Amino acid sequence: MALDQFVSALDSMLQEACASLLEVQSSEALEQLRVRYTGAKSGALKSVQKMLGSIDVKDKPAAGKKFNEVRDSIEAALADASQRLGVGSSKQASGVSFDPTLPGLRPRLGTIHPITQTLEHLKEIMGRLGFNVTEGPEIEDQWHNFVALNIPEDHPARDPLDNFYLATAKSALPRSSGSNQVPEACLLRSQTSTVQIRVMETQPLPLRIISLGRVYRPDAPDATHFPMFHQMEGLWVDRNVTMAQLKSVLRLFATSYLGGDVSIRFRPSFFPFTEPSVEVDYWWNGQWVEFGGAGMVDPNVFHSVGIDPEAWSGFAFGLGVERLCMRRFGITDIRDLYRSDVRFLSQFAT
Ligand code: FA5
Repeated sequence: MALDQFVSALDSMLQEACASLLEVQSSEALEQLRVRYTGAKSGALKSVQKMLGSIDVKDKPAAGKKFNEVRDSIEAALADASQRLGVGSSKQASGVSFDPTLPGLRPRLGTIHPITQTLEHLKEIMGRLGFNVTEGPEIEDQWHNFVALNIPEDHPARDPLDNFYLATAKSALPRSSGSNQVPEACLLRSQTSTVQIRVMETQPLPLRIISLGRVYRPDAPDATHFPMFHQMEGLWVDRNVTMAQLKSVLRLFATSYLGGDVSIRFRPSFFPFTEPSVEVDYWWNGQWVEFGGAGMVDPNVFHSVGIDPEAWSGFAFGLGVERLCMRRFGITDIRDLYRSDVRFLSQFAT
Protein backbone atom coordinates (compact mmCIF):
# COMPACT_ATOMS: atom_id res chain seq x y z
CA MET A 1 0.00 0.00 0.00
CA ALA A 2 1.26 3.48 -0.81
CA LEU A 3 2.01 5.89 2.04
CA ASP A 4 -0.30 8.65 0.76
CA GLN A 5 -3.24 6.22 0.59
CA PHE A 6 -2.53 5.11 4.15
CA VAL A 7 -2.30 8.72 5.36
CA SER A 8 -5.53 9.78 3.67
CA ALA A 9 -7.38 6.74 5.13
CA LEU A 10 -6.22 7.83 8.57
CA ASP A 11 -7.14 11.49 7.97
CA SER A 12 -10.67 10.71 6.89
CA MET A 13 -11.11 8.36 9.86
CA LEU A 14 -9.95 11.08 12.21
CA GLN A 15 -12.25 13.66 10.61
CA GLU A 16 -15.26 11.37 10.82
CA ALA A 17 -14.47 10.29 14.41
CA CYS A 18 -14.06 13.88 15.61
CA ALA A 19 -17.29 14.99 13.98
CA SER A 20 -19.26 12.11 15.54
CA LEU A 21 -17.69 12.62 18.96
CA LEU A 22 -18.49 16.32 18.94
CA GLU A 23 -22.15 15.55 18.40
CA VAL A 24 -22.61 12.49 20.56
CA GLN A 25 -25.38 13.01 23.14
CA SER A 26 -25.56 9.88 25.27
CA SER A 27 -23.16 7.63 27.07
CA GLU A 28 -24.52 4.60 25.15
CA ALA A 29 -23.80 6.26 21.80
CA LEU A 30 -20.36 7.27 23.05
CA GLU A 31 -19.62 3.68 24.03
CA GLN A 32 -20.59 2.56 20.49
CA LEU A 33 -18.20 5.13 19.00
CA ARG A 34 -15.44 3.98 21.34
CA VAL A 35 -15.87 0.38 20.12
CA ARG A 36 -16.14 1.50 16.48
CA TYR A 37 -12.85 3.38 16.53
CA THR A 38 -10.72 1.86 19.25
CA GLY A 39 -12.25 -1.60 19.71
CA ALA A 40 -9.50 -4.18 20.25
CA LYS A 41 -10.81 -6.71 17.73
CA SER A 42 -12.55 -4.90 14.90
CA GLY A 43 -12.12 -1.19 15.66
CA ALA A 44 -11.27 1.10 12.73
CA LEU A 45 -7.83 1.86 14.14
CA LYS A 46 -7.09 -1.85 14.43
CA SER A 47 -8.03 -2.40 10.76
CA VAL A 48 -5.79 0.48 9.60
CA GLN A 49 -2.98 -0.77 11.80
CA LYS A 50 -3.11 -4.08 9.96
CA MET A 51 -2.44 -2.20 6.70
CA LEU A 52 0.90 -1.05 8.10
CA GLY A 53 2.27 -4.45 7.15
CA SER A 54 1.79 -3.72 3.46
CA ILE A 55 3.56 -0.33 3.51
CA ASP A 56 6.91 -0.09 1.80
CA VAL A 57 9.79 -0.56 4.27
CA LYS A 58 11.26 2.89 3.66
CA ASP A 59 7.85 4.54 4.40
CA LYS A 60 7.16 2.51 7.54
CA PRO A 61 8.60 5.04 10.07
CA ALA A 62 6.49 7.90 8.65
CA ALA A 63 3.39 5.67 8.48
CA GLY A 64 3.88 4.51 12.09
CA LYS A 65 4.29 8.08 13.28
CA LYS A 66 1.12 9.19 11.50
CA PHE A 67 -0.80 6.23 12.91
CA ASN A 68 0.26 7.11 16.48
CA GLU A 69 -0.76 10.75 16.02
CA VAL A 70 -4.23 9.82 14.75
CA ARG A 71 -4.74 7.23 17.48
CA ASP A 72 -3.78 9.82 20.16
CA SER A 73 -6.13 12.42 18.64
CA ILE A 74 -9.08 9.99 18.59
CA GLU A 75 -8.38 8.97 22.20
CA ALA A 76 -8.23 12.64 23.22
CA ALA A 77 -11.56 13.32 21.46
CA LEU A 78 -13.10 10.31 23.24
CA ALA A 79 -11.85 11.64 26.59
CA ASP A 80 -13.30 15.10 25.86
CA ALA A 81 -16.68 13.62 24.96
CA SER A 82 -16.63 11.44 28.11
CA GLN A 83 -15.94 14.47 30.24
CA ARG A 84 -18.67 16.51 28.54
CA LEU A 85 -21.24 13.75 29.19
CA GLY A 86 -20.01 13.14 32.76
CA VAL A 87 -19.14 9.59 31.88
CA GLY A 88 -16.42 7.87 33.88
CA SER A 89 -16.81 9.90 37.08
CA SER A 90 -18.40 7.06 38.97
CA LYS A 91 -19.80 3.75 37.94
CA GLN A 92 -18.70 3.69 34.31
CA ALA A 93 -15.09 4.57 35.06
CA SER A 94 -14.18 1.96 37.60
CA GLY A 95 -16.97 -0.53 37.17
CA VAL A 96 -17.51 -0.11 40.94
CA SER A 97 -20.51 1.78 42.23
CA PHE A 98 -20.08 4.36 44.96
CA ASP A 99 -21.91 3.44 48.15
CA PRO A 100 -22.25 6.50 50.39
CA THR A 101 -23.49 4.38 53.31
CA LEU A 102 -20.14 2.56 53.74
CA PRO A 103 -18.04 3.72 56.74
CA GLY A 104 -15.08 5.97 55.77
CA LEU A 105 -11.42 5.03 56.09
CA ARG A 106 -10.17 6.18 59.49
CA PRO A 107 -6.94 8.22 59.14
CA ARG A 108 -4.11 6.98 61.37
CA LEU A 109 -3.60 9.44 64.19
CA GLY A 110 -0.16 10.48 65.33
CA THR A 111 0.87 10.60 69.00
CA ILE A 112 2.79 13.22 70.93
CA HIS A 113 6.49 12.31 71.13
CA PRO A 114 7.52 11.27 74.66
CA ILE A 115 10.12 14.06 74.75
CA THR A 116 7.49 16.67 73.87
CA GLN A 117 5.24 15.22 76.59
CA THR A 118 8.15 15.43 79.04
CA LEU A 119 8.96 19.04 78.12
CA GLU A 120 5.34 20.04 78.73
CA HIS A 121 5.21 18.11 82.00
CA LEU A 122 8.45 19.73 83.26
CA LYS A 123 7.15 23.21 82.41
CA GLU A 124 3.96 22.47 84.30
CA ILE A 125 5.76 21.27 87.47
CA MET A 126 8.28 24.13 87.45
CA GLY A 127 5.48 26.61 86.74
CA ARG A 128 3.84 25.49 89.97
CA LEU A 129 7.14 26.24 91.74
CA GLY A 130 7.03 29.80 90.35
CA PHE A 131 9.49 29.47 87.43
CA ASN A 132 8.74 31.33 84.15
CA VAL A 133 9.65 29.77 80.80
CA THR A 134 12.27 31.53 78.63
CA GLU A 135 13.93 30.61 75.36
CA GLY A 136 17.36 31.04 73.81
CA PRO A 137 18.94 30.36 70.42
CA GLU A 138 20.45 26.97 69.53
CA ILE A 139 23.27 28.64 67.58
CA GLU A 140 25.38 30.52 70.07
CA ASP A 141 28.46 32.69 70.23
CA GLN A 142 31.39 31.89 72.52
CA TRP A 143 30.48 34.67 74.91
CA HIS A 144 27.22 33.02 75.95
CA ASN A 145 28.37 29.42 75.69
CA PHE A 146 31.74 29.87 77.45
CA VAL A 147 33.21 33.27 78.30
CA ALA A 148 30.38 34.72 80.38
CA LEU A 149 30.01 31.32 82.06
CA ASN A 150 33.54 31.63 83.45
CA ILE A 151 34.91 28.92 81.10
CA PRO A 152 38.43 30.16 80.24
CA GLU A 153 40.06 30.06 76.80
CA ASP A 154 42.17 26.96 77.59
CA HIS A 155 39.34 24.96 79.23
CA PRO A 156 38.86 21.47 77.70
CA ALA A 157 35.10 22.16 77.38
CA ARG A 158 35.98 24.56 74.52
CA ASP A 159 37.91 21.95 72.56
CA PRO A 160 36.74 21.72 68.90
CA LEU A 161 36.52 17.94 69.38
CA ASP A 162 33.92 18.44 72.12
CA ASN A 163 31.75 20.98 70.29
CA PHE A 164 30.00 21.55 67.00
CA TYR A 165 31.62 24.80 65.82
CA LEU A 166 30.03 26.49 62.79
CA ALA A 167 31.16 28.87 60.12
CA THR A 168 28.22 31.12 61.03
CA ALA A 169 28.35 34.89 60.98
CA LYS A 170 27.89 36.27 64.47
CA SER A 171 25.83 39.14 63.09
CA ALA A 172 23.02 36.61 62.58
CA LEU A 173 22.68 36.15 66.37
CA PRO A 174 20.65 38.21 68.84
CA ARG A 175 22.65 41.19 70.15
CA SER A 176 23.60 41.49 73.79
CA SER A 177 25.75 43.72 75.94
CA GLY A 178 28.80 41.47 76.28
CA SER A 179 28.91 40.05 72.79
CA ASN A 180 31.47 42.47 71.40
CA GLN A 181 34.21 41.04 73.62
CA VAL A 182 34.47 37.61 72.02
CA PRO A 183 35.82 35.83 68.96
CA GLU A 184 33.47 35.38 66.03
CA ALA A 185 33.20 31.56 65.74
CA CYS A 186 29.72 30.31 66.60
CA LEU A 187 28.65 26.85 67.66
CA LEU A 188 25.59 24.70 68.30
CA ARG A 189 25.09 25.36 72.01
CA SER A 190 26.49 22.57 74.17
CA GLN A 191 24.34 23.46 77.20
CA THR A 192 21.26 25.50 78.03
CA SER A 193 23.33 27.46 80.60
CA THR A 194 23.73 29.98 77.76
CA VAL A 195 20.18 31.13 78.52
CA GLN A 196 21.19 32.06 82.10
CA ILE A 197 23.49 34.68 80.59
CA ARG A 198 20.97 35.94 78.04
CA VAL A 199 18.32 36.33 80.74
CA MET A 200 20.61 38.06 83.27
CA GLU A 201 21.82 40.41 80.52
CA THR A 202 18.33 41.51 79.56
CA GLN A 203 15.81 40.98 82.36
CA PRO A 204 15.41 42.88 85.63
CA LEU A 205 16.12 41.18 88.97
CA PRO A 206 14.87 39.20 90.81
CA LEU A 207 14.65 36.27 88.36
CA ARG A 208 13.15 32.81 88.53
CA ILE A 209 13.23 31.13 85.12
CA ILE A 210 13.54 27.80 83.36
CA SER A 211 14.58 27.23 79.77
CA LEU A 212 14.10 23.97 77.91
CA GLY A 213 15.64 23.09 74.57
CA ARG A 214 18.04 21.15 72.41
CA VAL A 215 21.78 21.03 72.99
CA TYR A 216 24.48 19.39 70.89
CA ARG A 217 27.68 17.52 71.74
CA PRO A 218 29.78 15.15 69.63
CA ASP A 219 29.18 12.30 72.13
CA ALA A 220 29.17 8.73 70.78
CA PRO A 221 25.60 7.41 71.01
CA ASP A 222 25.01 4.68 73.60
CA ALA A 223 22.12 3.70 75.88
CA THR A 224 22.31 6.98 77.85
CA HIS A 225 24.08 9.40 75.47
CA PHE A 226 23.02 11.01 72.20
CA PRO A 227 24.72 13.81 70.19
CA MET A 228 21.53 15.92 70.31
CA PHE A 229 19.57 15.94 73.53
CA HIS A 230 17.47 18.33 75.63
CA GLN A 231 18.22 20.11 78.86
CA MET A 232 16.10 22.02 81.32
CA GLU A 233 18.00 24.97 82.75
CA GLY A 234 16.82 26.64 85.94
CA LEU A 235 17.97 29.95 87.40
CA TRP A 236 16.86 31.74 90.57
CA VAL A 237 18.50 35.08 91.41
CA ASP A 238 17.31 37.12 94.38
CA ARG A 239 18.62 38.89 97.48
CA ASN A 240 19.25 35.85 99.70
CA VAL A 241 19.04 32.68 97.64
CA THR A 242 20.81 29.75 99.34
CA MET A 243 22.01 26.22 98.63
CA ALA A 244 19.23 24.97 100.91
CA GLN A 245 16.65 26.42 98.49
CA LEU A 246 18.42 24.74 95.58
CA LYS A 247 18.20 21.37 97.31
CA SER A 248 14.55 21.92 98.21
CA VAL A 249 13.59 22.89 94.66
CA LEU A 250 15.39 19.91 93.09
CA ARG A 251 13.97 17.51 95.64
CA LEU A 252 10.43 18.89 95.21
CA PHE A 253 10.83 18.67 91.46
CA ALA A 254 12.14 15.07 91.53
CA THR A 255 9.40 13.92 93.89
CA SER A 256 6.77 15.54 91.75
CA TYR A 257 8.10 14.27 88.42
CA LEU A 258 9.50 10.85 89.33
CA GLY A 259 7.12 9.94 92.15
CA GLY A 260 7.37 10.02 95.93
CA ASP A 261 9.39 6.80 96.20
CA VAL A 262 12.37 8.05 94.16
CA SER A 263 15.81 8.14 95.80
CA ILE A 264 17.97 11.06 94.72
CA ARG A 265 21.43 12.14 95.89
CA PHE A 266 23.68 15.19 95.55
CA ARG A 267 27.38 14.65 94.90
CA PRO A 268 29.99 17.39 95.24
CA SER A 269 31.15 18.37 91.75
CA PHE A 270 32.66 21.19 89.72
CA PHE A 271 31.24 23.52 87.08
CA PRO A 272 33.10 26.74 86.19
CA PHE A 273 29.88 28.75 86.47
CA THR A 274 28.72 27.56 89.91
CA GLU A 275 30.43 27.47 93.31
CA PRO A 276 29.79 25.21 95.13
CA SER A 277 28.55 22.71 92.52
CA VAL A 278 26.73 19.39 92.81
CA GLU A 279 25.79 16.54 90.52
CA VAL A 280 22.25 15.19 90.94
CA ASP A 281 21.58 11.44 90.57
CA TYR A 282 18.56 9.19 90.92
CA TRP A 283 18.45 5.50 91.69
CA TRP A 284 17.17 3.38 88.82
CA ASN A 285 17.52 -0.23 87.70
CA GLY A 286 20.01 -1.02 90.46
CA GLN A 287 22.31 1.94 89.83
CA TRP A 288 22.66 5.69 90.27
CA VAL A 289 21.93 7.59 87.05
CA GLU A 290 23.09 11.21 86.76
CA PHE A 291 20.33 13.50 85.61
CA GLY A 292 21.85 16.92 86.08
CA GLY A 293 24.29 19.42 87.50
CA ALA A 294 23.61 22.39 89.77
CA GLY A 295 25.16 24.91 92.12
CA MET A 296 25.29 28.49 93.37
CA VAL A 297 25.95 31.06 90.61
CA ASP A 298 29.69 31.91 90.61
CA PRO A 299 30.46 35.60 91.39
CA ASN A 300 32.50 35.77 88.15
CA VAL A 301 29.32 35.00 86.19
CA PHE A 302 27.50 37.80 88.00
CA HIS A 303 30.37 40.17 87.18
CA SER A 304 30.24 39.26 83.47
CA VAL A 305 26.58 40.30 83.27
CA GLY A 306 26.92 43.37 85.48
CA ILE A 307 25.21 42.03 88.60
CA ASP A 308 26.70 42.83 92.02
CA PRO A 309 27.44 39.49 93.75
CA GLU A 310 27.52 41.24 97.14
CA ALA A 311 23.91 42.31 96.71
CA TRP A 312 22.48 39.30 94.86
CA SER A 313 22.86 35.54 95.04
CA GLY A 314 21.42 32.74 92.97
CA PHE A 315 21.36 29.09 92.08
CA ALA A 316 21.27 27.35 88.71
CA PHE A 317 20.69 23.80 87.54
CA GLY A 318 20.74 21.92 84.23
CA LEU A 319 18.92 18.59 83.94
CA GLY A 320 18.98 16.03 81.10
CA VAL A 321 15.42 15.82 79.75
CA GLU A 322 15.95 12.46 77.96
CA ARG A 323 17.19 10.84 81.19
CA LEU A 324 14.09 12.08 83.03
CA CYS A 325 11.80 10.94 80.24
CA MET A 326 13.44 7.50 80.15
CA ARG A 327 13.07 7.06 83.90
CA ARG A 328 9.38 7.96 83.83
CA PHE A 329 8.41 5.90 80.76
CA GLY A 330 10.71 2.93 81.54
CA ILE A 331 12.77 3.46 78.38
CA THR A 332 16.17 1.79 78.70
CA ASP A 333 17.90 3.08 75.54
CA ILE A 334 17.96 6.79 74.63
CA ARG A 335 18.46 5.89 70.93
CA ASP A 336 14.92 4.45 70.81
CA LEU A 337 13.61 8.01 71.23
CA TYR A 338 15.18 9.09 67.94
CA ARG A 339 14.70 6.09 65.63
CA SER A 340 11.32 7.47 64.47
CA ASP A 341 9.81 4.00 64.84
CA VAL A 342 6.06 4.60 65.07
CA ARG A 343 5.52 1.19 66.70
CA PHE A 344 7.80 2.25 69.55
CA LEU A 345 6.60 5.84 69.86
CA SER A 346 2.88 5.02 69.74
CA GLN A 347 3.26 3.08 73.03
CA PHE A 348 3.45 6.44 74.79
CA ALA A 349 0.20 7.87 73.44
CA THR A 350 -1.56 10.04 76.00
C1 FA5 B 1 25.82 20.74 82.13
O1 FA5 B 1 25.52 20.73 80.96
C2 FA5 B 1 25.68 21.98 82.95
N1 FA5 B 1 25.35 23.08 82.09
C3 FA5 B 1 24.59 21.78 84.00
C4 FA5 B 1 24.56 22.88 85.01
C5 FA5 B 1 23.67 23.93 84.84
C6 FA5 B 1 25.39 22.85 86.12
C7 FA5 B 1 23.63 24.96 85.77
C8 FA5 B 1 25.36 23.85 87.05
C9 FA5 B 1 24.47 24.91 86.88
P1 FA5 B 1 26.40 18.22 82.23
O2 FA5 B 1 27.38 18.25 81.16
O3 FA5 B 1 26.69 17.33 83.38
O4 FA5 B 1 26.18 19.70 82.81
O5 FA5 B 1 25.00 17.83 81.60
C10 FA5 B 1 23.80 17.89 82.36
C11 FA5 B 1 22.94 16.64 82.08
O6 FA5 B 1 22.69 16.51 80.70
C12 FA5 B 1 23.61 15.34 82.47
O7 FA5 B 1 23.49 15.10 83.84
C13 FA5 B 1 22.81 14.34 81.66
O8 FA5 B 1 21.57 14.06 82.28
C14 FA5 B 1 22.53 15.13 80.40
N2 FA5 B 1 23.46 14.75 79.33
C15 FA5 B 1 24.75 15.12 79.18
N3 FA5 B 1 25.27 14.61 78.05
C16 FA5 B 1 24.28 13.90 77.46
C17 FA5 B 1 24.16 13.14 76.24
N4 FA5 B 1 25.15 13.04 75.37
N5 FA5 B 1 22.99 12.53 75.96
C18 FA5 B 1 21.93 12.67 76.82
N6 FA5 B 1 21.97 13.38 77.96
C19 FA5 B 1 23.12 13.99 78.28
